[in-house]
Amino acid sequence: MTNCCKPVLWENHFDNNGLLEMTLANSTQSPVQGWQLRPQSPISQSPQGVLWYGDPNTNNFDFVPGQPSSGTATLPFMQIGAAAALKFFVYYDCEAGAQYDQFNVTITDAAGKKTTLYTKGVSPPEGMQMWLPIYVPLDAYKGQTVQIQFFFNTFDGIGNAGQGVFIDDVVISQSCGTGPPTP
Ligand SMILES: [Ca+2]
Ligand SMILES: [Ca+2]
Repeated sequence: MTNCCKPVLWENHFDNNGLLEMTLANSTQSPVQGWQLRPQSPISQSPQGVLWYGDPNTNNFDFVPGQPSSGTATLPFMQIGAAAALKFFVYYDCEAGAQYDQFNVTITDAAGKKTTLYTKGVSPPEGMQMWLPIYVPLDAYKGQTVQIQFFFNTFDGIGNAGQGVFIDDVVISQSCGTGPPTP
């Protein structure tokens, strides 16, 4: 493999290509309760598939009524060769704010250090039942091999009757116009 700069390091629109090496882990141990690929989603940014935290049988995330749940959706490792950014769209139908129905995005760097890139309830714009574009610069990780992870945690068993969290159009891009990356 050469170390050439690819404008798009990784992307998934969840419409036709499956998970593209993402791995999902849910506290329920169920493939249909928690993070999952939803190919025919009534809510999508790019029709019609999304990554979804929910349950198709109930259309909510109250998997065991009164009990909390959580899950991770983890991207494959990727090498960042130039100034890069993470972009995705998120749609919340859950409790607002940072404490309940927590959602965040983390990055683990080459040294194994995990850093939070984005947290629901902290980074504007913050709205419910609307698609929010999220943009996170990854310039600090140039030259590193990193892994990005989405995390959702209800925190408690209350207020979990919404449709859940939808993610679409995840793109990790980098600027290739400034010469080849430093070896
Ligand atoms: Ca889509
Ligand atoms: Ca809740």
